[in-house]
Amino acid sequence: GKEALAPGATVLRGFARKRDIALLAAIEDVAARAPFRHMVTPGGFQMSVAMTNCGAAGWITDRSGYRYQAHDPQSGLPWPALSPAFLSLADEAATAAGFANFVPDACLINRYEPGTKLSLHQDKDEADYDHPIVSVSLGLPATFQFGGQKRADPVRKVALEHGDVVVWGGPSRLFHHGVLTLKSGEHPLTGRRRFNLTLRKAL
Ligand code: MD5
Ligand code: FE
Repeated sequence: GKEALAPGATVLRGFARKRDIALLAAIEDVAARAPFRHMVTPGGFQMSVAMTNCGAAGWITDRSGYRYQAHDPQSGLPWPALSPAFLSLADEAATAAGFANFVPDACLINRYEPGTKLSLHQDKDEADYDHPIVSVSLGLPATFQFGGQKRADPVRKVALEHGDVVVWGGPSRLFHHGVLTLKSGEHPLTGRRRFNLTLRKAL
């Protein structure tokens, strides 16, 4: 099923489901070389969501700010290469949503556990907002929140489940969004965790 969420935003229900095992194995490969960690915001708060990256550029935050960086600050090594499984999924999902030839160079991997959340924010650290963002949900379900261009715009909620893919392009590319506190639960493939892949063209 394909649903329009907002102008430029499309949910592809279950789009990644048949590749779930391969995607989770690729996440494990990345985490073996670039472990999940709780980064610190410029304001000095540790994020509840654990993160790692693969691709030419990885998203990081520390006391100096938010940015993309070619090296993992924890090891000094380049981030692991973007998995071909992530690249083909991103291109197929973007194409299905009407964005041809999407070639991401950054994949942020978010790991949520019950009690963790991602506060309302915009994704503004990329060079060119004309490229869409593809997000892939795996494991425990979450309630996703998205508003509008302005922080004060009304917010809508959408349930995202294992295998759901959302393509955020056009006007929705810059909408405020967040993830509500994850409820406890157990997923047969991920246990007490939700993973989200955020595929972006950052550079
Ligand atoms: C997540 N991650 O579920 C989300 C998926 C992040 C983040 O928000 O920054 O790591 S990406 C959701 C997204 C991206 C761009 C625009 C919009 C949503 N939107 O217009 O709502 O871990
Ligand atoms: Fe975001």
